[in-house]
Amino acid sequence: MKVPRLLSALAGLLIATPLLAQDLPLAEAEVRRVDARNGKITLRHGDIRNLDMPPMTMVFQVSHPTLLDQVKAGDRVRFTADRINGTYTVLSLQPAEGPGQTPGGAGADHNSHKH
Ligand SMILES: [Cu+2]
Repeated sequence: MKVPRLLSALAGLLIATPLLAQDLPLAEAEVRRVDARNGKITLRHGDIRNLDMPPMTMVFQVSHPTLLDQVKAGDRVRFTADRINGTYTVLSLQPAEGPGQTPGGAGADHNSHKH
């Protein structure tokens, strides 16, 4: 009984291991154009180490249209990309704050409230 249970536990671990975006190095870019209708984004990107690609401006497909909801032209972003079926595809995308990454959001302006 012990061995099959161990095997199925191992199989579960393997299945649960994320395969894609998490393993890729983050690249930096500035958004030049968002084409939500076609699921494409134009990025002026820095080095993409996993693709051995130097900095350039180019169009990427996005793996999921909702990735485009959070960015607009002019934004600085961090992203992961890979070549999928011959097409350069953005797999994850997040807005990049300026250097220092100050956390903003709820309560951020609390300190400016003075009596
Ligand atoms: Cu490129």
